[in-house]
Amino acid sequence: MKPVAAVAERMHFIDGQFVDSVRQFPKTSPVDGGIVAMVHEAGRAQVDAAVRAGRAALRGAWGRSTVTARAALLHRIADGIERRFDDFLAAEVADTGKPVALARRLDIPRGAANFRIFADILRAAPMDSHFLDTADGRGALNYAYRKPLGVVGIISPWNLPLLLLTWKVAPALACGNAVVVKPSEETPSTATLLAEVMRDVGVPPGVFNLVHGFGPDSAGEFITTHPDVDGITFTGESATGSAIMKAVAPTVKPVSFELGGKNPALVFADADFDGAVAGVAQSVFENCGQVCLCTERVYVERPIFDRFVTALKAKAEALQLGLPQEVGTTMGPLISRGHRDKVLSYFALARAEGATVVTGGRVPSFGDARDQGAWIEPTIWTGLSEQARCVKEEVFGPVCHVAPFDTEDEAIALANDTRYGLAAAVWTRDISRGHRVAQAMGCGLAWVNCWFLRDLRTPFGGARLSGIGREGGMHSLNFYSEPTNVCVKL
Ligand code: NAD
Ligand code: 6OD
Repeated sequence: MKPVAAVAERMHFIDGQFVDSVRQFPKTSPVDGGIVAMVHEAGRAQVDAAVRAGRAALRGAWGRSTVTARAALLHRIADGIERRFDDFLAAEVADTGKPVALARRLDIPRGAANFRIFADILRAAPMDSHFLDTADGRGALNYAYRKPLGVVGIISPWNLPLLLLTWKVAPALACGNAVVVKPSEETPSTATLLAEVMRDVGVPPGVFNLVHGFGPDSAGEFITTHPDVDGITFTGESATGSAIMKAVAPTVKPVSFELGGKNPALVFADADFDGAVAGVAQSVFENCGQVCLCTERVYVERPIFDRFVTALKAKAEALQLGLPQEVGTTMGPLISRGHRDKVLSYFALARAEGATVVTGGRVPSFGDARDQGAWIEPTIWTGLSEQARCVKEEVFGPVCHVAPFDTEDEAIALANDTRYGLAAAVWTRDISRGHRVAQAMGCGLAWVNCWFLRDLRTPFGGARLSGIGREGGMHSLNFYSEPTNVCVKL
């Protein structure tokens, strides 16, 4: 299929050059189904070339670069993103259909902030040193320093494309690695603009390589199975994480996995009611429910249950499903028709499993081009059994199930009755209970009276089906480098 005028072309970036492929695929808009970009699909040879370029960069000047130089480079990358803020904004919105206001507040600023924070963390990072007593009384000095992992494969999803890609690229480059990056096939655009920034601010050829394509039998698999890729960092579905784990096993690569969730919110009767309703509504519906941290299970203390469901319903019904650039738009479409089919299958399943549909549950009808897009109504269910698949499985759409609880112990048990373990939010005015319940959550991140409030120095990641390892701050540096010890006999 030939690109048409005004349709962007998304090429690979290998060894400092944009390169094309014979095979291309269309990226369609979730807003109206139109083609927004033609994307080149990397074959095995192009992934090989990207890995070779990374290896050559590590053998060259990049392999001898200083912390000071890398930190300065990361700040220049952040400057480059900020200079082209509007280009990044337009590209992210075109690929995802998310409201411009959301991408302006969240996605693009975080794309730049990820580079700044890891530049600063790198400069401040301490390393071990230990003095060892020896029999001759003179001792030995041990000190550890960081070596880069090598060529790191970075595979990222479509929901917060620039934010989640740079969350991994920034610490990887900070530690002196070379990277081969594969963004989601649904969101190729901001990664391509990032490659332009890398070129323009003087990132040496081979340090940042970008290949486009799909997962199985495509660029994703070619990266994970590549014998000369030294580590894989992946964000996406738990099932994909499992497939990648199998793929990397023969070459024994370290992995960092940020996977799915089925995150609970616990609302106690003493919570600031309006604050809790607003916070839970945001945590269910932000980005059309397509944030790994989104709440899909809401547990509400029985005395306020009916009032809470009524208030949450009002919030859902007040959401404005509009074009991304329209003032007042508060919810966009799902990422694709394919993903909408999945979410709709859960809507049908919920009915079959006995849910009461409090609001939503359908595809909206607009009578305009949006009817060709991937829109869906914000939806609330009640009345499901805790064993229902809709309460157990991640939907990744604008939907939650709300259930009552009677005691704190019961709320904790309900929240933790899941194979996932990513995030939880606790809403209460009792600060002791806030700490107690947050610490009892079987997940990697717990918020009290807030949601998705992020300090990038803190550990981020999940337990069980939600992932392996932690990124953020020093945790990222620990994944993207090999601490190496030197022992000097004095
Ligand atoms: P996905 O797993 O379908 O795809 C993610 C990436 O993996 C894409 O680039 C895809 O092309 C690639 N991929 C797919 N199969 C592959 C394979 N076999 N080998 C190599 N690469 C492969 O996920 P998605 O649909 O893009 O994203 C949504 C999912 O991501 C949700 O489950 C969500 O919870 C999760 N997520 C988790 C976090 C987190 O930090 N824990 C953050 C965002 C999204
Ligand atoms: O804020 C972050 O650093 C982060 N990793 C967010 C993940 C969101 C998931 O969709």
